[in-house]
Amino acid sequence: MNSQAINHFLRQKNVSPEVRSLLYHIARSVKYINFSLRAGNTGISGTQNFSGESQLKLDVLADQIISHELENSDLVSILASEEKDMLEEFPSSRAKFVVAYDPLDGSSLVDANLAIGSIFGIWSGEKLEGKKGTDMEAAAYAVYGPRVTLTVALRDRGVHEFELNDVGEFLLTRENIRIEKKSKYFAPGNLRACEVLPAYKKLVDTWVAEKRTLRYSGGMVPDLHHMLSKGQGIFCYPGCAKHPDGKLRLAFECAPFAFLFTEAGGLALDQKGTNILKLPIKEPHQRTTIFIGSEDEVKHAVNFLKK
Ligand code: AHM
Ligand code: MG
Repeated sequence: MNSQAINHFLRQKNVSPEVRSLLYHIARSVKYINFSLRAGNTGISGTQNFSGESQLKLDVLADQIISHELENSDLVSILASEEKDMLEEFPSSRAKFVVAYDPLDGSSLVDANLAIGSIFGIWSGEKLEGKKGTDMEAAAYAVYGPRVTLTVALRDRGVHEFELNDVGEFLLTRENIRIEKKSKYFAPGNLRACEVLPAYKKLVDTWVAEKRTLRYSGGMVPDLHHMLSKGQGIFCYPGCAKHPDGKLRLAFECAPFAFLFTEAGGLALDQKGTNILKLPIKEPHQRTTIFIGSEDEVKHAVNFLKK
């Protein structure tokens, strides 16, 4: 196995020094968040985030770690966090990038000791509003599981996975990850939507009847990482009565993953069939439905729900 360190690998891929530096600071945040998780600080903070969800101490801490690291990079003009209602602005930064991040996705799984993650999207510019996934320079996510991995998608330079070793380095474990057009795995999020969307129930029933394999943990990051690891899969999060646009956020979750999967040869559509990469961000906490993964499965699922 090639065991190149992340910085060396990115230099060889001719990634710009600014994007390299941002990814270096992201990798450092992931290390610190991992240390905090292992310290077992899993209690409730007593505060709520913008969406009214109660925050864990770890949600708050992970947000602070990332915000602090990215401010110190001196490369970010706007930071948008799923845990904050307001954008953070750094007008004096020497280069202008916008980073949107979900510091600890799936934090309701922390007490059950299931895998969770952090998600990052990187754009050049000084405004988040109007940006689309298609304009991204890079996207990344970390999985905090039995092992800690950081997967990075670089515009036109592929998707690559790195693993944290015992001395705190991220070493290359998978280069040029690809996702096939067809899949035997399915991850059907928000089954509550079956109530208003009987076609969703029929779709899931079809997958069961076809003896496909269910892989769903309730954490978007490990669920999507499973698909990239196996090179196939489909994850769905349609709208329901409570959340007609689904629950997942465009800027913090869906656009970064749409960029990652598209770079790997996959596809991400919303329930209407619009490519997630083409949806403009109108406000940071905007939600979108999502069908993401193997291209043929994603197209089939969205067309099936239109019937
Ligand atoms: P969070 O950002 O508040 O942690 O919520 C996102 C998570 C995803 O990881 C997961 O796919 C989804 O919520 C599951 O939601 P639910 O079980 O409420 O349908
Ligand atoms: Mg989240």
